[in-house]
Amino acid sequence: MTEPADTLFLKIIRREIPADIVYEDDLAIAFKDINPQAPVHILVVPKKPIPCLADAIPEDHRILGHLLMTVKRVAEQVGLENGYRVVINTKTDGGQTVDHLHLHLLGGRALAWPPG
Ligand code: D5M
Repeated sequence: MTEPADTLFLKIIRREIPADIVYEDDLAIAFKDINPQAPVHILVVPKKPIPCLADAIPEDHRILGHLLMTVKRVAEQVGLENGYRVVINTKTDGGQTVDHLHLHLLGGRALAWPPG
């Protein structure tokens, strides 16, 4: 398992760098992606620095469930009633660039399938 680094997203959680935060609770934070790929592109991030989904352990099941419920909540909050996509890029082949688990919430237009 990769050791959790002091990631960009931990700096956002600690308010050391700015972000457009749309939701926060004890376990998770959600903020707008700096490089949006859709009219709505929000990242939902656990406060625990799990490097990627492949590093999650059984004890993280509550956090993982909470992240999905947070996506649902934020999607409702921002009015994505026509639907949306949730993406978890994982490691190199998955296209992950920030080594802190995050769920992409994408919506606001019809999204193509399959992704590239
Ligand atoms: O996605 C990592 C995502 O993180 C990518 O879509 C850009 C986004 N990002 C990078 N830096 C920031 C800051 N400072 N604020 C908001 N969003 C940011 P991945 O799945 O790892 O490729």
